[in-house]
Amino acid sequence: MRLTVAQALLRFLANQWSERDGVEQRLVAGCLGIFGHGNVAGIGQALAERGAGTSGDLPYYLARNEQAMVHTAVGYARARDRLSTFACTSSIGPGATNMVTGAALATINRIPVLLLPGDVFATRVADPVLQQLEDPRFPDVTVNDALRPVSRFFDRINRPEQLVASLPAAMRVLADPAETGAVTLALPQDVQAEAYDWPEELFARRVWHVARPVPEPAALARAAELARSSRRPLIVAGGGVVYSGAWRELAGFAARHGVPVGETQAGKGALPYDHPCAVGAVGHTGTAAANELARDADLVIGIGTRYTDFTTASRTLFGQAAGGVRFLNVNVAAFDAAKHSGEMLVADARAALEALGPALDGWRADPDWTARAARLTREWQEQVALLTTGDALTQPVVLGMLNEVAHPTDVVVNAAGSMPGDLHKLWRASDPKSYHVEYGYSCMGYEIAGGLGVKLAVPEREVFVLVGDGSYLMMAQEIATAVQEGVKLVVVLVDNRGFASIGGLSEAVGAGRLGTAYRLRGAGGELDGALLPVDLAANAASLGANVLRADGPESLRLALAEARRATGTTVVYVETVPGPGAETTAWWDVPVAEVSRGEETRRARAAYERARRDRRPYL
Ligand SMILES: Cc1ncc(C[n+]2csc(CCOP(=O)(O)OP(=O)(O)O)c2C)c(N)n1
Ligand SMILES: [Mg+2]
Repeated sequence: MRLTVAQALLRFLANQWSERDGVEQRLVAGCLGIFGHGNVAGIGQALAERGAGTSGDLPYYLARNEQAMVHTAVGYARARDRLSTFACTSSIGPGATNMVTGAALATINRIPVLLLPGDVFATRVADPVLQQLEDPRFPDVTVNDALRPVSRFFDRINRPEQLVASLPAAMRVLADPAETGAVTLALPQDVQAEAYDWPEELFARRVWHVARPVPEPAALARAAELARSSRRPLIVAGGGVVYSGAWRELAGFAARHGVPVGETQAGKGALPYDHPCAVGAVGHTGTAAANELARDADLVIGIGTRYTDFTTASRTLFGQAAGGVRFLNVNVAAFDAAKHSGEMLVADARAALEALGPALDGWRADPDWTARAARLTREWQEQVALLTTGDALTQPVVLGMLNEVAHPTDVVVNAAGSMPGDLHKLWRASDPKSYHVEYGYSCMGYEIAGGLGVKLAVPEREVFVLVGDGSYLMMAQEIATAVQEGVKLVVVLVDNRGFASIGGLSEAVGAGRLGTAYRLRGAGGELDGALLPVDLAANAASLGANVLRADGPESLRLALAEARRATGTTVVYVETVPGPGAETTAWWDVPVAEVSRGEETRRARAAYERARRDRRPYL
């Protein structure tokens, strides 16, 4: 079959499917793209020729920024439990390097995305082509090589026939939960348009069966023996529980064995907040309840977690009680299962919980431990109720109000700033797919673009995108894409005139909040003048959104309800006031200057050195 490389590539992608638990779906649901000379004649022509409308098998979506389109693909894939994603096509040069941040985010969060950056001429006859990086030492290096370290699979298709080997290899990584992330096929602009006689079999329907690896019997026996020796176990539920769809098994396991369950950012919602064993967020942004238990636990059962520094409080959280702590790690990726010298149970989360049940028949945590967890959580929930209600529009009150207005299956999306911490602690999630906070890369700018992907994946759910003013100013343009697609988002734009999060951190480390408030340059030459006269609500309206401004608790409640009912993308603009927040009960390692002229910094350094003493090697 004679087709160009781009035509063959798209024809192949349209025939790739994933399957898990008997359910099949398209592995690549569509193609997001921005065209330039590096892809318009290749992928662009191929998309146009095959028909790229939403009624076809590979619909095309015009996005506004290449980084954002990777975020959209990630949002989609995460909402689809990594079983389906988008391809992203870019031109060469800046279009391609714009995708580097999105690729890193995808790979760090283990979310599949297929990147198709254009690349310079394979023949090199026209060198240097517009936007080409010329390296006098390595003529084969292009800017796309910047995608290598942030991709789980990278290939450059310099000859058409390479596709035949490369495509299945790329799909395997995309569909493998342990290996997945950004998968990149760099496509030189001349090769994209080149024709070749392809074997018909390349275009046969192929189903990638996504396995649920079961634990090896010997590993299961070791895990059961370790658990049986524990009286004070704590489960740390990560994103792996959600992607595996293991929430019912987790709820049953926890209840049967009396094991409290703390959640990471990606794992939040794995248990409904009112489950008797749920102790909420764990780690630096964790609840007082979960963190007290984490300190005293004699066994941490990590399920589908990478144990980031937020979860371990920079390795100061677990194992503070006499006798120390052991780890039992359930993970599809051996890399994560091996962390903290843990007993490794390399398996799918659901399969592992199903196997552990019978192996632990009759075993229960110390009843006092289970009862203590329930009591601490009740006390914590009282704090949450206090913080999230009131007459002043503090951030916790705004979140509390949204939590009330949102239905249990609505999705809340967020990524960076001070909201992830507040949401982790205060949000009451009662559905496993309702909490979508990107906190692997915590990338400002993910929110709206990622939220668009979530809505494309689960159009039946309302999607609330929470975005700070800093993140909004970094990347708001995908509102226009949502408007273009008639895809409804509710964007709650929380304006506190700058970086509340980094402002607080800056003060804590003695950096005097430098560069964290949005102010004009003042008379003395510092950034301490009047508030910056930007009108973000007007900006949102200019992008085509309906805008509702809320200026008090009652008007916010009405605006949120109206936005939820609306049919088009709606931005609720709210200015927050400083106020009490949830207490921080676990450390986070951000180094403080060892020498300084400032008394504040010297005090901060002394506190830092004290906190550091709690660090455990977990070996
Ligand atoms: C792309 C990117 N740049 C920088 C940072 C570091 N950073 C984390 S939060 C933050 C400020 C976010 O401001 P805003 O969205 O207004 O949220 P707020 O802190 O005010 O809640 C910055 C600069 C980041 N996470 N991502
Ligand atoms: Mg802000």
